[in-house]
Amino acid sequence: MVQNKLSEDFGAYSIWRATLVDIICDYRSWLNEQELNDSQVDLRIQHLLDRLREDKLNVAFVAEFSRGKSELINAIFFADYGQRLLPSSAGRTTMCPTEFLYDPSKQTSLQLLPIETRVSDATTTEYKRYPDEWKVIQFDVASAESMVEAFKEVSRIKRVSPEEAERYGLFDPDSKDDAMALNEDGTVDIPCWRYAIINFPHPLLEQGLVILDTPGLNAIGTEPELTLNMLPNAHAVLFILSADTGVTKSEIDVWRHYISGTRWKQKARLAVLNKIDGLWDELKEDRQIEAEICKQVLISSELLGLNSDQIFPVSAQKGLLAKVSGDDQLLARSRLHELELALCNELIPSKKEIVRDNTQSELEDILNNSRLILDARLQGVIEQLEELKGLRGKNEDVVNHMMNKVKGDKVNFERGLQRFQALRSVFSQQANALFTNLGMEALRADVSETRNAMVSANFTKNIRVAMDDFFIRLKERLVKSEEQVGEIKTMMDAMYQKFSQEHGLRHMTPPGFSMLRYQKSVAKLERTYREQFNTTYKMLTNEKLTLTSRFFETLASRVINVFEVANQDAENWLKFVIAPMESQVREYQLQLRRRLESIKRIYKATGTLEDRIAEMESLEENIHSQIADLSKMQESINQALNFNEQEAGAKAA
Ligand SMILES: Nc1nc2c(ncn2[C@@H]2O[C@H](COP(=O)(O)OP(=O)(O)OP(=O)(O)O)[C@@H](O)[C@H]2O)c(=O)[nH]1
Ligand SMILES: [Mg+2]
Repeated sequence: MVQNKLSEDFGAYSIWRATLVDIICDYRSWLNEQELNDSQVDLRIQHLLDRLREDKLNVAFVAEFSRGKSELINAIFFADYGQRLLPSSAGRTTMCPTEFLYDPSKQTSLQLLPIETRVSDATTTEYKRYPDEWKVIQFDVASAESMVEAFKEVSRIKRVSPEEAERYGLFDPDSKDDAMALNEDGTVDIPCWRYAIINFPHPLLEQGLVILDTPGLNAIGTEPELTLNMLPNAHAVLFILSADTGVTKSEIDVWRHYISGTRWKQKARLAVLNKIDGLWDELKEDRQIEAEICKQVLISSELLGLNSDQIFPVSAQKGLLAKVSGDDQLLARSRLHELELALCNELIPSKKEIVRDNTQSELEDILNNSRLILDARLQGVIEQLEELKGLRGKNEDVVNHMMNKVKGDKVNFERGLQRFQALRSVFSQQANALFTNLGMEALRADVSETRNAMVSANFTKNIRVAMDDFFIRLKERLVKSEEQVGEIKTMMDAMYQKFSQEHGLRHMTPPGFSMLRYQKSVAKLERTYREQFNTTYKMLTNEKLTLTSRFFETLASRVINVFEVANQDAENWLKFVIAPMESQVREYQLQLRRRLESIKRIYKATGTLEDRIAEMESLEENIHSQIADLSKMQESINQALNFNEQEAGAKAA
């Protein structure tokens, strides 16, 4: 069964991650044993492990209301509970975005963020940091009834005055549609909750799956976080249409703007044509029904700009019923399997690719660092051995001469060391200059300046100017940072060159660091801002001001995210650039001291020369076997990274 395929694929993916974690842990303990680890490397490894361990996979369901999102979630993921777990009914049902996940460190519960929080500027993501703001409802996972009862909460609504609804940005007195929504007593129905998180142990959720159910499309306009953050970051988005309504204009807009990602290619965006059971007709032959479904698929695919095989016709309702009642024939007719298969095939491989690429490049860096240290050690030992062998049969004078030579090297190197210290201080000045542009403090100042400008703006035009300025400044910051990075790199290049010429340290060219990634992210946000601004905020009414400022806050928090990543990367890069030199200098210092010591000893008692040579030879052998170990380690890491369950299965077969 396909349900099993999803859990199988997931299982294989989880095993893959776990194997990687094991291998990385082995590598780490090896580093510790060989005294090759230091706090920086260890931190990087820890970071990598944390990311691998808590890796999440997000699947979002988006559609106009009543297209069957919740029903489809019930059918694909929760049929094993033997009933309809999420409320699904005619009209608007799911009233707030609802996230399903499993975090074992938190209790099994339903957490609800009150709608009143919409008066503040904070986004729901920020609220996640404050558990006190959420109402918690407990339920019993052993009882489907208890879950069904608790989950009803996501469709809870309440009646408030239009003024109150307006304050939450949920009612616009100038809108005809909103006026129609008034109750007879002049009140408006609004959702009780702004966001819901359902945390419970379910086999797929336990493995890191996160499911996002959304309310009808109007939520897309009112929670900018959905469009700016959750949908672009989801690993798969299922967009649901309904065979009984056809594709509406607003559906085409949402698909184009928020989901298909015409500008930047998105993987795993699936369109679903639900409710095909409405076309089943006892008086028609199967062939005719099939033709009818094909026709609908074709029309929808043309409207959305897709190939017809990219639209999956299903019946969520019959699929759920078939699974619950064990009716295989009905299940086949619901065509749920085809959709589930497509989801499996798109979702996990594309996620695995991202994780693999990230892990691979990080690990390669760390492995190279180990190799560099080992090479330097080996080089040192070889030189010392030569020196010692040269002393065989020499008299006191020669030994004396040797000692003077090493002492000379040492003095020379100490001068180099001073230069290195001077370099360190210039380096930190330059790093500071970099963070004046790129740093969070400066960015936060920009954000608050823009916020103030927006608050005092009366016209759409002024808001636009404030936002445009904001983006101009962001882009400037990135350009200046790029220049600063260039300067640092030039300085370090020269330093590596000098040290390799004068002290025989290994010459390496520090890697570059480009701002392109962040520039692209900012450009993408700017595009989204322009599109949304042009469609939603053409006319600025007072009521829309709250919405605009919420929109800005979400945008700002996304920009802050981009910069946080840029800062983290910049810090890592700086470490990466200076660390090899630091460790080489340290290593070189150590070797000089050793050389001096061994010559001193020989000076005192020439008899120890052969012992010293033997000692050094075994040290050399040791380093050779460490290097061999490292290569093996690298090989098994690569193997684990590129392990592919299906290919392996196919080969075995
Ligand atoms: N005939 C038929 N009805 C369906 C199917 N899937 C869902 N429905 C019905 O459509 C209605 C809406 O389903 P929901 O699952 O609540 O839809 P939704 O997209 O979650 O809607 P909101 O939560 O309001 O955004 C319910 O009455 C379902 O029983 C289907 O495959 N066939
Ligand atoms: Mg729903």
